[in-house]
Amino acid sequence: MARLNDTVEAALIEYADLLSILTDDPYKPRSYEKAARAVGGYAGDLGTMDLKEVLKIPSVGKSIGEKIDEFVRTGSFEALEELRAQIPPGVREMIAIPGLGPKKAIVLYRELGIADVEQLGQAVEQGRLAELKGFGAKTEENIRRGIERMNQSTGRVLVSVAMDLADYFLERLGGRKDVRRMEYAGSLRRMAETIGDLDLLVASDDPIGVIDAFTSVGMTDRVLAKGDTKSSILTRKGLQVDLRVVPLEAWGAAMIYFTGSKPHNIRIREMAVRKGLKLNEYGLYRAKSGKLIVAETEEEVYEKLSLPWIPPTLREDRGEVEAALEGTLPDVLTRKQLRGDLHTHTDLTDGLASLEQMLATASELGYAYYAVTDHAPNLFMQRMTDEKMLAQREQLRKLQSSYPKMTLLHGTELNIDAEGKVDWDAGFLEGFDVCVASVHSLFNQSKDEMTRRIVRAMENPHVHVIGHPTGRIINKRQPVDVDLEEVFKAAARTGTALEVNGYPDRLDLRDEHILWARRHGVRFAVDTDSHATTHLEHMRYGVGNAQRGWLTQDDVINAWPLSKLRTVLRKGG
Ligand code: DGT
Ligand code: CA
Ligand code: CA
Ligand code: ZN
Repeated sequence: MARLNDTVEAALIEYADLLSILTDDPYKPRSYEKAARAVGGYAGDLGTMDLKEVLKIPSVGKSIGEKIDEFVRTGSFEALEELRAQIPPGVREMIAIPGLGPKKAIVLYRELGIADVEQLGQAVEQGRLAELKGFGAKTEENIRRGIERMNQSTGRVLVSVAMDLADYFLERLGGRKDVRRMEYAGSLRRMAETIGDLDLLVASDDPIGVIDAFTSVGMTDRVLAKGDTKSSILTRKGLQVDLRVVPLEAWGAAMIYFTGSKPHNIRIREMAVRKGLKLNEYGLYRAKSGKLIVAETEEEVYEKLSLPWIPPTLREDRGEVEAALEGTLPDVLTRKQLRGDLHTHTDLTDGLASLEQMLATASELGYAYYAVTDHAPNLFMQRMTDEKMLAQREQLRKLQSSYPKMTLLHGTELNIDAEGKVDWDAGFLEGFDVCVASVHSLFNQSKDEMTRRIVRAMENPHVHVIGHPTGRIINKRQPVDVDLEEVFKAAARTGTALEVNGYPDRLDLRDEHILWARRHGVRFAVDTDSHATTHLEHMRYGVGNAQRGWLTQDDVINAWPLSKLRTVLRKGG
């Protein structure tokens, strides 16, 4: 299933974890972690690369490169096996417990023989940690809570769930007199595909008052921490919310700090150090004198680090700092640049709203064009027929006069069958303005079959967009096993756009795949796949994901004027 790059990434991360447990060197584990991420996100397939090529991967030096090469040839590397022999796998899992960390994990293992999370839980219950040096009552309580959190959190929530929660808090607290500014930060501001906890930032001169209000909103299930400037609660939705209150003068520095990501923060903090400066959540200072230089806006802080302002969706240490230094940061796609939606449904198939309702809502979004793409007949539950499709087209053409500013496109979402064929013959397909084609069945085909299937669909001159290309459903269904490299090459060659599906549990292609496809010169369609009028707003998640994949207006066909979009839709000549 997994790409060899992913397997090697996991092995390098494991090695980094083991190093952090076994050594005092803070740098070495970090360099392996970095290399691991670089390998995972690298476009080339490790299986086809020799050592010389491996060494061209960013962050991969000689020593790491040789280990990767060894792994590719033998399925592991000796240094990893040596460390594995010293540390049971359960100890490595223990370092993921909030409040523990590698140093304490190794003490627990060596002194008390605790070798996994379950044994640790028992030791805490029995009060056995008290015997150990450096394990006070507070540490023990932190570990207890950390294990609790680890066990109860089935994981991370969809970005839309966190966004709704952020809106809830902004509505309740944002308008208060003592709140001078309020925004969400953390992974939500970076528009990550799932969110571990929600981070809120408030500027106020009365932190205590704000925190009191925060902990007493109706959504609170339990107050986890309540201090003078910060507080955490667990909401009834299970998601944790962290609030930080800062003075308005420190807003920019605090926003940078709490937006993250952690690797991005580390990068820019290192840049500060090299300039003889110090960066933290309160501001940018001269290291020697401690004199404050700037703190008020993000722009000023970045500027003093010789960087332009970096959009939050790019702050993942995926090369954005280098690009910023070189002046090659992408001018990322914005919501406003999108001129239409090319994948939407109505109640003619499985949508909840009528054609009229969908069009009325879409026109309020100010789109210049809008495509209706109901399901084609081979998705049998939808009971589509040629007659129904043609009747819808006629209805759509009639409705056009009600929308003078928005060109209505009649389309369909085709089903890619086991061999890569679609529902209708060329003659019938000719009648559509736009065709999305998607895999809706037989998700378990072999990699070769799946690759051939999707490539063949793209070779069809009537297929303009491949819908949700990997078919994953976040937290529910794995992506299909497909040779993405081949898919991306074929998409570029045939001029078929790949979808960036904005539906919050799809987000498909995902950010790293977008980055990878983009290097092949692929074009994209950022769509909502709406099945209800409210879904049309999901475009914001599509845009977030597109930005995380470094897409610009030029890369996205529905950010083009209709006349230029038509050149893609005339693929077949
Ligand atoms: P999440 O919550 O797992 O979806 O991801 P984040 O990125 O929201 O992570 P979170 O909530 O732990 O922290 C929010 C931001 O605060 C994070 O992106 C960077 C910053 N931050 C938190 N802890 C540290 C730290 O120990 N060092 C540094 N440099 N930054 C930190
Ligand atoms: Ca967070
Ligand atoms: Ca947090
Ligand atoms: Zn659809």
